[in-house]
Amino acid sequence: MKSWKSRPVPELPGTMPALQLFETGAGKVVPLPVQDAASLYVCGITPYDATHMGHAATYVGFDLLNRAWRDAGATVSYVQNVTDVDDPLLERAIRDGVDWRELALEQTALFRSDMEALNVVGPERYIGAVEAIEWIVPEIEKLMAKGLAYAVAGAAGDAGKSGEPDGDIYFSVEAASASAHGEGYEGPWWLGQISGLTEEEMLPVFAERGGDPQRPGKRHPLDALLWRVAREGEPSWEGGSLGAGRPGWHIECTVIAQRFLPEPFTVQGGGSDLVFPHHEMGAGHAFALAEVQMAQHYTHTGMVGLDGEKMSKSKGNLVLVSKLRADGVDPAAIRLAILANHYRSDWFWTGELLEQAQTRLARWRERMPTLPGGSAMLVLGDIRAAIAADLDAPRALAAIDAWLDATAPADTPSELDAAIFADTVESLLGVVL
Ligand code: 5CA
Ligand code: ZN
Repeated sequence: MKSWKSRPVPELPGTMPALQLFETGAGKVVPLPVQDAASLYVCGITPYDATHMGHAATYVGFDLLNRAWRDAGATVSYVQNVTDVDDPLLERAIRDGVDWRELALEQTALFRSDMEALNVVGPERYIGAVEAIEWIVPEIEKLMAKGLAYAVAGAAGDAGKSGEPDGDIYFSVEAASASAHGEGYEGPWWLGQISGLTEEEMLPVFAERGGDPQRPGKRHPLDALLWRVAREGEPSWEGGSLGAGRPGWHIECTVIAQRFLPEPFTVQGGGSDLVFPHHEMGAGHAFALAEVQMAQHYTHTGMVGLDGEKMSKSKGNLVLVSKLRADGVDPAAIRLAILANHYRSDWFWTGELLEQAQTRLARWRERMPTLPGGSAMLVLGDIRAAIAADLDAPRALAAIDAWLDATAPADTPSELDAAIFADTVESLLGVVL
């Protein structure tokens, strides 16, 4: 898949302080390792509907990290996937009577244009699940050979329903977890490492988020699907010794990340709806394959909602970036509305939030050419400090507002300060003045 085009990130004078970032597994803000080369994987969209404000907030959130690393002088390897074959996509294509491939291509293209408009720096590898299948098959075969995956026998269906064919392959959470290995086994993975959930707590979440705890023949209800053998009416691919079929969801991200990023890579990201089972299982698959952790650090964005509920394609309570753009809303204002919320908090989209962002953006643009000489370096330091403290964008916005309140328009304004201010806001916050 083609990535999207990004504006070059302006370079800033001075230095970025050391970054602190929330770590989901640890449940607290911790220092990020200082690195010349940082690596990031953020779970991408399932392209069956347009980009809503929740997706946008997640990618803008990790864009702050990408930009902070660049400002600190690190080179960043950024990989993102597109889940361009999966149950919800196939179901939507059937519902709407369209070809699933066309639906995926169309929605991915729209997502890219939304990301460009929001000035999110693009990943240099943007990989589709379909193109990854040929890399995924041998990895599942490896898990089978290690005794960490197994095939489940088919089952007859209930009256009037088709049954399950033989051969779906599952990841054995018990075989793969640390307790199954002898002494001296280093860098263990265990179920609950990232989410901190107990098995009892995991079960309902697993069922709600695509898992199948009730599937007969599984060794453990939380074993996750690795390979779904071909069914009539579903797309399938050559699977070597696995037989024709298509991959499960978690193994997709593991294989793509392992193929294109160092082991372990620096940060695995996504929304908090991916902590369990997606990132928990993905980490388990990765450790089972490579015997090193997949990522050094797991970070998750909060959930954006509308009218009291989480915004989601399945519920249909969506505010679409493309719709706002089509209505003529400046994408910089959309971005600023997102940034008024901390990336980790759950929040609700409102028209008022957008209005406040539009007012703020207009004020920043108006004040930019009025700044006195020597004023902008102060605010640059404040913004860097806010971003270094767990990507605190609301604090950065408040710092700019307070600084403008305290800075009288100059009789002879400084062009250099106008440029430093604009570059700061663009480079660190991604907002183009
Ligand atoms: N394709 C998978 C990840 S491999 C997926 O979850 N796709 S998605 O289209 O459902 O979501 C794309 C990204 O947006 C994920 O990182 C997800 O965690 C995040 N996301 C989804 N809904 C919301 C929401 N309401 N608020 C914030 N982030 C969200
Ligand atoms: Zn993913």
